Amino acid sequence: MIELFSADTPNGKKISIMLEEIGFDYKVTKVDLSKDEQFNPEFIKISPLSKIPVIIDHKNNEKIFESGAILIYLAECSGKLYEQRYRNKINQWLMVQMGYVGPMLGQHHQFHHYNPGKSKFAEDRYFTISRNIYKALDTRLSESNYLASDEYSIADIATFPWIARHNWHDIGLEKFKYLENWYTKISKRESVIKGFKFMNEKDFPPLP
Ligand SMILES: N[C@@H](CCC(=O)N[C@@H](CS)C(=O)NCC(=O)O)C(=O)O
Repeated sequence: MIELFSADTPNGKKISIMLEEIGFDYKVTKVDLSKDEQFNPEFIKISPLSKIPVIIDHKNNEKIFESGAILIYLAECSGKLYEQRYRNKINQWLMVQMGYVGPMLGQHHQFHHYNPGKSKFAEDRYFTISRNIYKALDTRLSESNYLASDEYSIADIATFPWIARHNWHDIGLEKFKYLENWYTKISKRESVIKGFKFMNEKDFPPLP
């Protein structure tokens, strides 16, 4: 059984979606970020940077932090969504999400959505970067059905919950047809719908 320590955020949803996709038995242990539970000494033992998500695989007592590493671990355990012949491509698009899409859209959320008016420089900077991310993903998805290949993979699972915040971004998902089609297709997957509401029954991927 997998224990998922998480909060209801895009990084948290990556893992609930993955667990639904592979059909592993799991339970969720909520880490309340608004109460700073991520800084509890017990939690820091499994998450040295005080971040969700983390999993414990109770079958072998393996503890894993960092959502990209967790996705790779679960993909290797299940033999799903990390096809050997596309592995280099999957790794590249997964790293793009981990190193760039998540951190930059995260800053865009901070300045544009949560704290508008605090810094025009930061608002403009992360808006432009986020729009460029939409453009780059759209261009990639004009060449293949999914990010790494024509097959759905952990690179798509990592990226999807970030694009699911498109209403916060004010960039206009509908202006990026390939990205919008990819988003709509993934948002209809049963596992994605289930994984999305892992903490809130009423949560669902918002339509473009
Ligand atoms: N690179 C990490 C980022 C994780 C992350 O930033 N988690 C956020 C929630 S989405 C968090 O735990 N924030 C709590 C804090 O920063 O205090 C991953 O992908 O797992």
